[in-house]
Amino acid sequence: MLGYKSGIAEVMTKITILRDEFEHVHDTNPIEHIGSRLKSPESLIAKVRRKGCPLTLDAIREQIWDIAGVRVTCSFVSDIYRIRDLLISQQDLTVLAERDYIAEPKANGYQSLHLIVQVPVFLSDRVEAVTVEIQIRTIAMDFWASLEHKIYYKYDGAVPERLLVELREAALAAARLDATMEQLHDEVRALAAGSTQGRGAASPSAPSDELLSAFTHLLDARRVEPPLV
Ligand code: 0O2
Repeated sequence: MLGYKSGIAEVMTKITILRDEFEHVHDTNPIEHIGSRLKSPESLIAKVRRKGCPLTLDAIREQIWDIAGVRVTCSFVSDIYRIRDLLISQQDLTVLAERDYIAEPKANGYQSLHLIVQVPVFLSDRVEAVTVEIQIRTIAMDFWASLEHKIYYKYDGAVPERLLVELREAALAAARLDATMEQLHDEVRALAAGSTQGRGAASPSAPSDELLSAFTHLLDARRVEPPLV
């Protein structure tokens, strides 16, 4: 776990440096909040069992990628991809996988961008490549995910259908809010820049009406089956 703790520290430093740079050198800061967590042994064992992973250190290291987790909260969806681009261009980070749950939300409505990276940790006698999961999401996505997480654990996974439906609706409302905030932000920025084409010009990264409608259809199409009891 010491290796994972050090991996978190390395990634936190990278993101903190970016945040400080944005704060002091640029006029806007895409990073609202940075947090981290080391998976508890109980939660790790539960995940190992759930995934049918052999109970060996090597297998756990290879198959469980979110023992070390760093979460970055941004204001806008475009900020998420900006942070992602800045991170993946850093030469000492190796990207093992990228899971874009914004382009393809989970059936329950979960949205976030996950980057699974390996970061070198320099120990006294060797360099260890430590796997860290970086979750990048907006404030609205984070609000939704933390409530959904609490509900999921409260019902031990068997969440009543009524709540699942409401959660999907709330996820859609969060996606709408993100789209509206991004559009407003673009308009204000265009006005501030004295641009003549500010009003009504949607940012290429702002979710369009088509994207929102695709999101609604996706959630409808992937309706979670009601529990058996
Ligand atoms: P905790 O309590 O946060 O540690 P896989 O089996 O590989 O397909 P895996 O390993 O679960 O999937 O990877 P994924 O999808 O990247 O999920 C890793 C973490 O993302 C989860 O860890 C959660 O923190 C978060 N996450 C993923 N899906 C959801 C979701 O539907 N709702 C919420 N609230 N969070 C989610 P853990 O171990 O599940 O939980």
